[in-house]
Amino acid sequence: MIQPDAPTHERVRQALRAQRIETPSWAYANSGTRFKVFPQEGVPRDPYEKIADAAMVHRLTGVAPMVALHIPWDRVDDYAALAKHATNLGVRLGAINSNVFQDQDYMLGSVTNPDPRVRRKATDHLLECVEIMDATGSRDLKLWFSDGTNYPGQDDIRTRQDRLAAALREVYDRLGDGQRLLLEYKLFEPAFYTTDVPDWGTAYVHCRELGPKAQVVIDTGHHAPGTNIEFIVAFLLRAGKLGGFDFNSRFYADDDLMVGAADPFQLFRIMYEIVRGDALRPEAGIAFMLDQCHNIEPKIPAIVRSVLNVQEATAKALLVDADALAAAQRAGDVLGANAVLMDAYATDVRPLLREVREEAGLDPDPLAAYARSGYFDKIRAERVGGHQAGWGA
Ligand code: RM4
Ligand code: MN
Repeated sequence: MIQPDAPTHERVRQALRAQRIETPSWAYANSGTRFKVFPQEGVPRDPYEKIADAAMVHRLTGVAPMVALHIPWDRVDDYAALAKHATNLGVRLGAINSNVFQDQDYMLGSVTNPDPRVRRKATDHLLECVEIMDATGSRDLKLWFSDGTNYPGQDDIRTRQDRLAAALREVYDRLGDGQRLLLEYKLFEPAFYTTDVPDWGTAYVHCRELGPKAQVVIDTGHHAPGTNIEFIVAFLLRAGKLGGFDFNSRFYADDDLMVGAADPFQLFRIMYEIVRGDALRPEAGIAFMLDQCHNIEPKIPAIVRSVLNVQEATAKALLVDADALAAAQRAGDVLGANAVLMDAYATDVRPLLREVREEAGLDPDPLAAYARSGYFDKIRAERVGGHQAGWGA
């Protein structure tokens, strides 16, 4: 347990005040497993209502001013008007997520499909997403491909990489100044034999070939059990190729549970590498996004809880005594070095975070503030009739 001196205390508070976490529009909507979607009361019926919920999360936490969109789930006629709606509520539109995994045409893949017509359709959707970014002022296009095969011999592994590279190139070349392409990887699912972007190495090589605007995004749920994610963070940061995170927790596969719920120690180790790489500052260009589904728990409090979990892991990471750690590492003091890290992890940072919130004029306990706010009663009463939003919408 660490008792920080005054300068450390101030440095940590400043870093926590500057931290930014982006919440996903789809986490406010209904979701479920492949067995059942459980609708909840008060769920948004359109992107405007999702953004209103995201704005509520920002009002409570003070560190979640951006909301990511998913197209076509968040398709509207006028994206500039949607962006205006967001700024009116005190938030901004963040990453645009493409969706080339829910159309009948994509059964055998999207940009890697053997049929050139389907590849064209998928690439056109990605280009449409860049157009939306132009209207919303979003910086990041986030790409996840469900592409892959189920059976050996089903399609040519190498040719599919060529098709993927061609589509990525076309989209990359369409990016404007200040726009980025974030490429996400996932081990398996829905494909079970090969996946076309299965790991960070594949994503990294494609991004390196594309150029400086292409970066890898790490979804914490997209690895084999036991994968050392903080190693990937350190490696990609060193290579200048980490673009951001999709944070969530997993016990088994891509569970999309609240970040920090399954393994808060892993989240601390990840955030330590971020602090070590001086990548916490918003200017470092790392997008700290959530990618979660709240199937059985109330959504807004679950997202608030997730933001708090990221903040707690970050505060602990900021408390690591870098000088003491470096000295122990230089001296080959294995136990000493480990103890420096564990001391920071064992520190109860909740009082510090309450202080940071109070200084920012926020309620020190955002979940209690939400419960008292009456917001849920309001949306439950207002959002009656119409179609609740959900994935697959
Ligand atoms: C995918 C991937 C994407 C997200 C969708 C909802 O598994 O993680 O980032 O857009 O799920
Ligand atoms: Mn993701």
